[in-house]
Amino acid sequence: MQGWNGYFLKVDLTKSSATAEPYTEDLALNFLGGRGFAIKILWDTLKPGTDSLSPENKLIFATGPLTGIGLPNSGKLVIASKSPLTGGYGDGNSGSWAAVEIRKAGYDALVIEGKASKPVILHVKDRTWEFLDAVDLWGKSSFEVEDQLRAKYSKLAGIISIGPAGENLVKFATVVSQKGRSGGRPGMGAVMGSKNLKAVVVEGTQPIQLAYPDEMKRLAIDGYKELLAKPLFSFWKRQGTMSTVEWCQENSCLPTFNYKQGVFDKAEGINGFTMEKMKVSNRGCPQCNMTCGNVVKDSEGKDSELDYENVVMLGSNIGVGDLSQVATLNRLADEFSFDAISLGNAIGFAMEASEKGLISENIGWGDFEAIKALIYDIAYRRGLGAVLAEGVRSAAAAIGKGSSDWAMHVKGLEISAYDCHIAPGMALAYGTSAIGAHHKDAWVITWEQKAGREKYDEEKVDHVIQTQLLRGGTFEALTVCRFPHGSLGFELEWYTKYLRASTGKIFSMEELNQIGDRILTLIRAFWVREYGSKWNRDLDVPPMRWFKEPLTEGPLKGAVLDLEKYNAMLDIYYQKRGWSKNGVPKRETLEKLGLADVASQLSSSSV
Ligand code: PTT
Ligand code: SF4
Repeated sequence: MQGWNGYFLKVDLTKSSATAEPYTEDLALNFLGGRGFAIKILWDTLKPGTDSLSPENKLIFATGPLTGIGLPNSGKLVIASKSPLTGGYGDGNSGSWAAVEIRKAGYDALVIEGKASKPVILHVKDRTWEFLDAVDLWGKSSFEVEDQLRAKYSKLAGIISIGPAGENLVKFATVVSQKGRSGGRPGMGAVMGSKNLKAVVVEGTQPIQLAYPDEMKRLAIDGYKELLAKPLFSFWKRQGTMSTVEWCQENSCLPTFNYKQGVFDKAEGINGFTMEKMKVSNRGCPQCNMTCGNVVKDSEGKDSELDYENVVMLGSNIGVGDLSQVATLNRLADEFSFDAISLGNAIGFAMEASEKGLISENIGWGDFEAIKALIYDIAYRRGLGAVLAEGVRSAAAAIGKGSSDWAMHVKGLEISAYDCHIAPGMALAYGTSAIGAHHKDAWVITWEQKAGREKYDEEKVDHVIQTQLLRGGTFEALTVCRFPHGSLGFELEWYTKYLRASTGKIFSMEELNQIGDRILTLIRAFWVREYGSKWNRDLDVPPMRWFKEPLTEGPLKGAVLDLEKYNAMLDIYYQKRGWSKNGVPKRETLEKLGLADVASQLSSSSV
């Protein structure tokens, strides 16, 4: 095989052993890589009903045929597992030198199972591996771990670690790389912690075998040049994703006060222009010339890397309007290895519960000191922190009194930073996302603004599906960053050319779409298999707040989603995906996608 290394490194932490195992070309051609490899491995090898935090669960670091090759934005890594937060498929996409080094070490994925008897570091160097004692690192932040390991290993070593949130099995703990790339929102850091795995260090020295290396070199250089010439390039370098704060405020979809409102009176204090005044540098993933991580000095004079999502969830959603304070909360999230989205969502939930008198703790909107204290309590699972550490779905179940209406999640994953009181397309994207409420698979809200926010129609369903297949399927499988295409308009033809130069094979966009469909359908089957008799279509419906409580502020005051119309869109969505009225892939759909074996494993009662 060219383009793929053809090997996974399978690691058993219980036995302190590892094996380089070849996989078939068939797997590569049908699932491509990244998310495709991850779901296929989980489907085939994870016993249904496995406890996400048990040694039997698998933690997968997966790359694709375009990862690490030196073409634009190719330093990306899919981190996947059965999620402890949702109980379904979970993954995240993080920029890391580990993505590049895994490939150079001769693998396409690391598949880690078992549990070490005490904290360890897994160090992989080409075809050698060792398990190093990490007892002294246990309890340390992801930044301290990165510093210590960076000093020990080569400058470009791939280092992934967890902080105390991962160690203490906070259900929305992530894994962190390069002090600011944080991935695996649905608790991939907790899975790593459950295995007593504090860090993974990967070093590779082998060239990746490509079908047409000279052509790839030329295409890569041309690609970087093309990106530089894109009209939006310089503004992107200035603000990255932060320009979205202003856009969302203008369009009434900026999550504010636990998604009660879509506008924030202090939005200017946390927007991209304010950030520009504080910015000290750009940071980013490997092999990228459009680095979008905005580094600012926080309220304590320390570096913090800001993106749209973390700023909003730790800003307007919890009433903080001072960006240097938001930056401090964000740095804490990175150090502890929390997902900043779920963290902000959980804090917003606690603030609302406090406001309504449902909990004894007093934590007011925007109370910076109280928020900081709560973050420590969540990381160390103390008091209210222990309840929130389980995620808002579980916190609402514990608190009761109607709080599930405003526990802002889908399938247990906290909603990311778009208010959908009047965005049925975006609401559908959240409802049907592969991992729970995340925008990564279908960020359709800017398109929806142009198409007509209030409409519930087939065009929206089509757009959600097309976006999911491209972003959630193709980009997650290739595995490269989707921002060049999504944010600067880097044409899709580049990727088919890169694939040919890498693998020697010609993939049309239609074929890539079909692979995307196969991956997303298998992910859906995984959810249904794991949920068993608890599976039902209501799991694809966003929280009731958006349907029952109209906005009371801003230009779209009075806006609210219509449940009947949302369900009608969901019906069309299922029908177009070839899924039953209960959201389960039909046998003929599975067969068409080459997944006939999957059909027999799905419980017929769920269909
Ligand atoms: C992603 C999610 C996002 S999505 C953001 S900001 W975004 C938040 N960032 C966090 C952070 O930072 N620290 C922290 N402790 N928690 C955070 N949680 C949030 O995590 C990220 C970029 C971004 S920035 C986005 S949209 C794009 N996402 C991609 C994707 O999903 N796939 C893909 N092929 N390319 C992508 N490119 C972009 O990557 P998760 P990163 Mg993150 C400080 O990982 O789990 O997917 O959650 O990975 O390396 O930081 O890159 O406005
Ligand atoms: Fe990473 Fe941003 Fe570059 Fe994408 S554009 S590869 S997220 S730094």
